[in-house]
Amino acid sequence: MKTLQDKIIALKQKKNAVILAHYYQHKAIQDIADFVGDSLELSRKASTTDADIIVFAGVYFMAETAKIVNPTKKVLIPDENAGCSLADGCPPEDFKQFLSNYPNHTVVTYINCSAEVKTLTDIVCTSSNAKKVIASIPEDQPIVFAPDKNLGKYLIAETGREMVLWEGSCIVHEAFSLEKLIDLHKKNPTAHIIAHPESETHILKVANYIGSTSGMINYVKNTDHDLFIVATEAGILHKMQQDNPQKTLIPAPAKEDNTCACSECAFMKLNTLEKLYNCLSDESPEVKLEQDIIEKALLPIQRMLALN
Ligand code: CIZ
Ligand code: SF4
Repeated sequence: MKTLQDKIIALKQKKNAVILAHYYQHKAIQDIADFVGDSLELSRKASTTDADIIVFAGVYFMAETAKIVNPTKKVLIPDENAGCSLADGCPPEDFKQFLSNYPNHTVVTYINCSAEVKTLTDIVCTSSNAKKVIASIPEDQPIVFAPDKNLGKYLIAETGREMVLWEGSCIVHEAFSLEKLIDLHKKNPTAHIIAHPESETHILKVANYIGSTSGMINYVKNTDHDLFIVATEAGILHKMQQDNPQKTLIPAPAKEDNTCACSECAFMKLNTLEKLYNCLSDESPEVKLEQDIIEKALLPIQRMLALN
């Protein structure tokens, strides 16, 4: 009998589709994907693919980004309710109003925002290139940074640039408990703590390494060390463990014990293999954007991609 995996692969070939998956997806989805990456890598892949259909196994703003960078493709998402607390916490109308208080500022937005918010942006960034993006803006030019205040505070400290911040945050990266993390480190005193800059300042202060999703993956691979406590979404451990079967990786503990006593993004986990099969079979849900939104949102993404 054909498994769901077999059926997805057959359908994918028949329809000339490509499956792009984020590191925070369920393992079964990562294993069947043509490419697994972080948001920057996935937007690059989406912009260059020659497939007719992109199945984007990630959250909605990421699938929208794929549509913006390659608008002639049909972009499907297994579950269209896969939101993001950062993107959803920055409604375009409110953001427009907020920006009216800061005329003449350069607007930098983290890629975790809606297509409409991207249309109000001068340059997009991801956590892997945020410092480079900020360095590209003249020293005397004031900056608004949105929507992640934690990443914003980290960037202010790192770059020494004052920035006006929008008060958004990621519910997953804000879920880590400093107390439990310190306890865990006492039990594993040789562990390197590594953290994503969406985490709160007090977590970043105790980290040995702070970096983007791909930055953390590379750090674990390239560091001559074998024990790590990982403060980011727990799905990333799948790839890290595959790359480093001999190393020990412990997910950083969350404040509230949830299903895995660590931090999982419930939005990302809405996508399942079954929904992936159905969306490819029905060619729905499809990400659709108006042409003028695509054109306006593309500019700040292109500015970012041109810098790398
Ligand atoms: O959505 C996120 O939390 C991240 C870190 C995405 C990415 O891949 O940069
Ligand atoms: Fe959004 Fe946080 Fe989930 Fe990333 S982990 S998609 S920032 S809610």
